Amino acid sequence: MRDEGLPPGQKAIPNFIVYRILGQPRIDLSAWRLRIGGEVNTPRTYAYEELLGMIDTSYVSDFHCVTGWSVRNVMWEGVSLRRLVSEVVPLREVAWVFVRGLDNYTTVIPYDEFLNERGVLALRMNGRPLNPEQGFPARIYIPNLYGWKSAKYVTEITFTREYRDGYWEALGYHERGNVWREERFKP
Ligand SMILES: Nc1nc2c(c(=O)[nH]1)N[C@H]1C(S)=C(S)[C@@H](COP(=O)(O)O)O[C@H]1N2
Ligand SMILES: [Mo]
Repeated sequence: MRDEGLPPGQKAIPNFIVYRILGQPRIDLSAWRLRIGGEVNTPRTYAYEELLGMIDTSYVSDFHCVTGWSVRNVMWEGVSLRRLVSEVVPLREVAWVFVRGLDNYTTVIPYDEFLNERGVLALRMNGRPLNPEQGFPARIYIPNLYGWKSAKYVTEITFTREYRDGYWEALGYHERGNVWREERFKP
């Protein structure tokens, strides 16, 4: 049987399987900052409280791990990635976005996917602040990309011309990671 409406090769399960390949970082909220920079006009640094005041996005969408499980109908709330982009103004040559978590987990996102109108710096999931296991204080979520691009505990977003691998990309996972095109592994 096919799972109606899911990307090819995915099966729905009721709950997230939590992955913390580099462990659970200890978050000191008063010291935590999100730094957005790289090849941009105006690098910016945000504290958690500022981001809370910028929440502009709320919708329900499915989450897809490249290992084949999906969780349907997750509510995401946060700051739209387009808004963050408009504040820093990346240079016109930018093609990739490199993301790092406080745990030093990294991933790379195609700039065109980052600009998806539903891309969000998620601060809340299913009506509550992110829990510590699932990325508090902030994680990336882009509906068309596999879950490994959904970096948790995000602390750095860097716009670049040049591609470089993040954690899973270095192990053979795809540069782009679009779920509808089944971009699971590097060609
Ligand atoms: N910091 C960090 N972010 C991460 C991961 C991780 O190990 N560390 N795993 C990724 C993978 S492979 C998936 S499928 C999702 C899983 O999200 P969850 O832990 O909320 O279920 O987180 C992604 N973001
Ligand atoms: Mo995953």
